[in-house]
Amino acid sequence: MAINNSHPSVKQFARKSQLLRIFRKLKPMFFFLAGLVLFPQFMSAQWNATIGAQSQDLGRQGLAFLPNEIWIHAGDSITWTMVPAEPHTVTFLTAGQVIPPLTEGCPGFSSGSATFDGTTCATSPLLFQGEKFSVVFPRAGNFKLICLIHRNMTGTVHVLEPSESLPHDQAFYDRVAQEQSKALLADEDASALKHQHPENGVMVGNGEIVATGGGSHSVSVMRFGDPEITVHAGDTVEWTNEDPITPHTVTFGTEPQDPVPPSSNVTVDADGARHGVLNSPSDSVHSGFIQSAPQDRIGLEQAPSGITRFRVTFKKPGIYPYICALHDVLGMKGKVIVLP
Ligand SMILES: [Cu+2]
Repeated sequence: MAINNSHPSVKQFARKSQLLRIFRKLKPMFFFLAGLVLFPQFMSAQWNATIGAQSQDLGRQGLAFLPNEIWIHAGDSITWTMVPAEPHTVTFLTAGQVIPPLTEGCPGFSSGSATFDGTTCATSPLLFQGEKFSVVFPRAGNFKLICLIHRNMTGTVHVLEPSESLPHDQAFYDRVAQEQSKALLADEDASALKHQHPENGVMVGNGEIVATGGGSHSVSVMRFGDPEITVHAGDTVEWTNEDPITPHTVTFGTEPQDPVPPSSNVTVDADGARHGVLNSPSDSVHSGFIQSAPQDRIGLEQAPSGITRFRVTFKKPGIYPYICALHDVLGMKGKVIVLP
């Protein structure tokens, strides 16, 4: 007898066996999902955080991991996304490790992503605006996060066992990041901005360190206080860096390959300030890094006083443009107009 496909019981049977086949195919997926509902600790989550904040004119930079404290489970990962034009690194060193110079990495660099369990250091290379870096944390522990180029830019990642409950969700961290970013950019240190500078004195940026439960971050104003100053031939202008962390330079003419040391035509005054002389607007002179001393710690040798001042004597009239070799891309530029 030929099978009559239009017979209702045959149709039902065909449909049933089709459903059975689909169920068999999906069975592993079904048990996996049921497992996740019953044992959520086996699901590794992916968290998001940001790096840095900046004003629209780029002049005010929040040097910060936002948020700078996150609680996650072992096996979870965090992806940091770069917001500002000022570069940063995402760096996890081992306990007590000496902070290496950026050129060496920690040593070496991971590109794109890394795994960190506290036993071997992990660092991104310099990250630029829009770039991302992810770190997987396979083991429980409390880990400090730093940036290799900005002092006091730290955070903490608390990695808990999967059986522990987490205090916050992603929405909480998004809110904290937004609030901290706003607070950093709104913060005005009125006294530093308004206090009297000596005649022919120019402030070379200022800033503040802000501490939180998870670490510290800072805001730096990457601007010359008076970007245009008028003096007379023979006068000396004095630049002072009033930022607690960020180094700056005062650079006339050709930018040197290495911005750290002063150019060879710079001398040191009796009070420790660096001093250059310019005879014409086409001459070059470079302050090198002028920067406050790092914060001292009991039990370690004291750091030498910072070299925060640079003076230039202008011999001839003319217009002398200058830049901060580190932050000219953020708009940190100035001009000295020398009248006869
Ligand atoms: Cu600068």
